[in-house]
Amino acid sequence: MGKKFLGALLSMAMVSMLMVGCGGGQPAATNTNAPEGDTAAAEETTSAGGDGDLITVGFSQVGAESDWRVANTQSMKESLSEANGFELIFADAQQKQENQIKAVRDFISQEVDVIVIAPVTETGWETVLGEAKDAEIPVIVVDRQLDVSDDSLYTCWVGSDFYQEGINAVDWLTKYMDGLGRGEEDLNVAVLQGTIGSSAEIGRTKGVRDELEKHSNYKIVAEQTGEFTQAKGQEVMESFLKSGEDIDILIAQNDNMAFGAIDALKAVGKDPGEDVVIVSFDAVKAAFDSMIAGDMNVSVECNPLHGPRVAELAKKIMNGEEVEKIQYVEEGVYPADTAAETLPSRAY
Ligand code: GYE
Repeated sequence: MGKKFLGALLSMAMVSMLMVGCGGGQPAATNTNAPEGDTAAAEETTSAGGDGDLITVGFSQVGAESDWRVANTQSMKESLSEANGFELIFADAQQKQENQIKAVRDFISQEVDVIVIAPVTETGWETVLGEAKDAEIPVIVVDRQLDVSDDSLYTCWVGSDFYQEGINAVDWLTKYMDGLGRGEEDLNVAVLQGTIGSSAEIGRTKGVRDELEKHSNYKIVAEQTGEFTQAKGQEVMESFLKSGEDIDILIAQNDNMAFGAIDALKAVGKDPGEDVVIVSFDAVKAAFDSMIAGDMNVSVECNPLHGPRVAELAKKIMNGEEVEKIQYVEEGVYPADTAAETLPSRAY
């Protein structure tokens, strides 16, 4: 089968990267002092703090909107445990920045040692971060980035290069369509975006657009947010289908929205993975099941296992050590033909 043959070629398409930089908000070119990529190994290093006192961490999490987020929360809770020398105050913002701002103010009044924020959106942080700075509480930003004019408002950030993920997705897609012999066809693309204004959405949208622009036969015919949830992904895909637009390719900015869209396609008698090529992000375990079932064609990895890195950063900061300002994590691209082989080794 063409698909299988192509799969063999594309198993070469594993893209991995590890970049570590300093300052600024953009991907940095330098690669010094890379953080431990092996999360299990990093976990080992998070032993209890020197004088036996626990480090109090207030963590404002986005919510529980996706499998990725659930895995991220679990990783953070496991690493910021008492056994590892932490007392964790966890606050779920239910995807609302106003809840995060309130949580950060609570952390400040509780005089925590370190504040950790996984921001819902990039903007609107100046005031509350200024309050944390005045209180001399270091802030670690995790996952999505912040867009602030003054970088000194937070100590460091660790997460993914979402723009690169968008590029990687389209790079895989165009090679895949070439392999199907459809690379020169006029191809209609629908995009399910994540939460508008989140860096995961901003980066993936721009990466996908920039890379698609290099191929004039690919046209984005529909683009709307599905808020990173399965239910909204399904609802928006239903509306795309109702509009009567012929869709060849769906790019869903996370797996959960792709799952919803796959259900919507099946409900109208379409065969996802064949009639509509499904490109997704995150590479959670359920995406591998979907790929094995032949519904999803590829998932671009976004690693949620930030707990060990954040624990290590918090300890270094508390010890007065310098830390890298910006740290990107290592990620791959997982096409359907490698899914069965890869699934047993997936950690989330
Ligand atoms: O892709 C999505 C989650 O910010 C990287 O948020 C994260 C994204 C992830 O809801 O599943």
